[in-house]
Amino acid sequence: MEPLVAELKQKIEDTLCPFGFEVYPFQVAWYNALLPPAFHLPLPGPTLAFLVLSTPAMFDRALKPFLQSRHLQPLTDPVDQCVAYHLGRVRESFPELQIEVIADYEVHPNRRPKILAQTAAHVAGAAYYYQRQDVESDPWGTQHIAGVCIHPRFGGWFAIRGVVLLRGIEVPNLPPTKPVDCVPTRADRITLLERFNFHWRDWTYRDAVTPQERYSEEQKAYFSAPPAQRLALLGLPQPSEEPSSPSQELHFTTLLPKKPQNPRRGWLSPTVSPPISPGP
Ligand code: B12
Repeated sequence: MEPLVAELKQKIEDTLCPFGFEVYPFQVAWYNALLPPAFHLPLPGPTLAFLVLSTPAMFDRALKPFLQSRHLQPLTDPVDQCVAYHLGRVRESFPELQIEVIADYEVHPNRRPKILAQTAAHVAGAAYYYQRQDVESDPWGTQHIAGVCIHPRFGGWFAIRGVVLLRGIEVPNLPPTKPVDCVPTRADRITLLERFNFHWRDWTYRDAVTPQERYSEEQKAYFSAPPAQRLALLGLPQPSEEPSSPSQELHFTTLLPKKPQNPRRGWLSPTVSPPISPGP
């Protein structure tokens, strides 16, 4: 890895890894090359970017301390607030650079996601993105089948949180890293995609590989609960409806506009409105 990339990666890791995140470098060009122009990141191809994902440890190391010590904003998912806070710390640690962050939940006014998190995870070598096109003669006819990323060490027990873009830092010689193909057979890919699409609430798709660590029972209960009951599960009060004080230390990044209440609803499947847990 180029010394500059290694140095920047180390600094971002020092900021995020103690809190249960992982980071993987990639070039914007690798991401844009796989997508139609509407999804392109509007930066020069050799621009350095980092994919950020959360591991099972994020719940104890970042979310719980965040919930206990911060004033939560009402109507915004606490996990999203926690991730925005930590991604904001990355920006603050590089005051000399033009760092932009796009979180997984951000959408354009037409509700198209600003970042296709799974494609980014694949090109960064973080987690293989299995799609129906990876299954020869697939059995699903006209059904819509969403793809899923599998991490070599955490299986499906992780979430993709966003990308950090380093405008002005160009790394044309960064060597691409292939993601580990940890579900190589057709039969296992079919099982994986069916579990993700039709049975995702039973968590089984996440065990597509034997993971090094899963979500704890407490974490699973938190994400399975309706949002209004989640804080109570951890013994915490609901956020106050009072306007937050200006000194509040919740830093959303410059590219992060106010989050709509349910950005996932309405994109691709306007009729689908399950009580999706944001980002477990
Ligand atoms: C909208 C959305 C939904 C919608 C629609 C899902 C869908 N994909 O159709 C709904 C509400 C149904 C949903 C449900 C769930 N979701 Co969801 N969802 C998203 C969201 C916000 C955007 C996905 C999207 O719209 N993609 C747009 C389509 C067009 O992209 P695409 O299918 O990948 O197509 C592109 C690629 O094929 C690419 N491409 C073309 N050729 C090639 C070749 C290669 C090699 C590659 C890499 C790419 C590539 O080009 C296409 C675009 O032109 C993402 C977060 C994000 N910002 O990405 C989470 C996300 C996909 N969801 C996630 C999860 C976990 C879920 C749920 C399990 C609920 C939950 N949160 O626990 C359920 C699963 C059930 C299901 N059926 O999907 C995770 C998946 C993690 C993983 N391991 O992959 C994500 C990444 C969120 C996260 N923070 O981690 N979701």
